[in-house]
Amino acid sequence: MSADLKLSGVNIRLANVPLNRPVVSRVGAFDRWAFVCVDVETAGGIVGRSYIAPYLAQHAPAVVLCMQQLADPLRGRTIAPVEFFDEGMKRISLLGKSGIALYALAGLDMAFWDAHAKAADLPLARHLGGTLAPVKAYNSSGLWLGPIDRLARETEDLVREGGFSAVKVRLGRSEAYEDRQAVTEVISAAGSDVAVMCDFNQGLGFSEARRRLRLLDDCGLAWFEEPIAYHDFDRYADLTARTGTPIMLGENFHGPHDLTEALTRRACDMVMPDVMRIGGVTGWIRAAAIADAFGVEMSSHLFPEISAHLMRVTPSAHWLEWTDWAHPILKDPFEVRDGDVILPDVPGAGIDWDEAALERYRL
Ligand code: SMN
Ligand code: MG
Repeated sequence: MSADLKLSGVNIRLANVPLNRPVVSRVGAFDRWAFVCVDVETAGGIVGRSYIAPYLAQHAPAVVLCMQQLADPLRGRTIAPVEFFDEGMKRISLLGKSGIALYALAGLDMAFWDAHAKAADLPLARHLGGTLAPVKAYNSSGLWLGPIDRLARETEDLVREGGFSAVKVRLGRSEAYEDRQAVTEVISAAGSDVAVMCDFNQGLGFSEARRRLRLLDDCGLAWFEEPIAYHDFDRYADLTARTGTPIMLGENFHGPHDLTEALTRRACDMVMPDVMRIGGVTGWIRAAAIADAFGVEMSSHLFPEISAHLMRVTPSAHWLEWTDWAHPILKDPFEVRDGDVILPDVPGAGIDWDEAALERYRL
């Protein structure tokens, strides 16, 4: 590694990008998705890139401020992602090692790893010791809480788009029978070769969750995701013990400790960390080791590009969540073939901006 990897600057830009299929879920309705796009610049000219997405556009400026403050003392130092991460965690402890501060640290961490892999002239997955083999993915870009009579058609479209062998339907409608109807529509349209996941986005109270999961338990769903409030691990343990369908948690783990806590308390059968909330590449690698030690399958949440690299070095890798939300601002969106995400054979994570689009959607 001969390039001069001294951090010389951090350039952060915001973009608010229209979604192909607007999100309508119990976590909110969005017709655009806000991205914080990070370029870390180095003395030798290598630029590390990443993006994070704090859901609400109005929260993005707070993340940016935090990111700038985290990066400032690192200027002039040679990029060392793990060391920078551990120092960053100490520096955010007064703010709290979760939420905005953690997202900011994760965004920097991913960009640092991208620069580090580029300096080694290797794709990120290979730099981390893995290969560029295809990554099994489910199409999560649709099946929101819209009219039930449109779900069958949309399921067929989502499967056809990339030859996917799995899709995810959003649940948590007002009445239990509507969720059952939605699931039946999607499963019969998907056919027997396609797995169907479901996601309640924390939309149910505990007693309703008990009732509804019982009603849906024989449907053959691949998992029940976040039926109740994400932090209620005791009640999750109860649901996990009662249901045959696996309970899935993870997108709301803030750092590997939350994952450890959930698994220690048997709150779920499977995990799906979000690379922003788990602490970037460094947080992910640590979480993956813990999931493996517990013998639990690990999927990903959003951020399909960098997550695809990470799945190649995740011992219990299960399903990558695929969305096309960043495509409008990416120069080279990743390809999906027969339901697998294909990692590009280029140095780093393969994230580069379509500069004109970044300008067009600038926030
Ligand atoms: C989700 C992600 C982003 C917006 C709405 C819902 C969902 C998922 O929880 O797992 O994809
Ligand atoms: Mg979810």
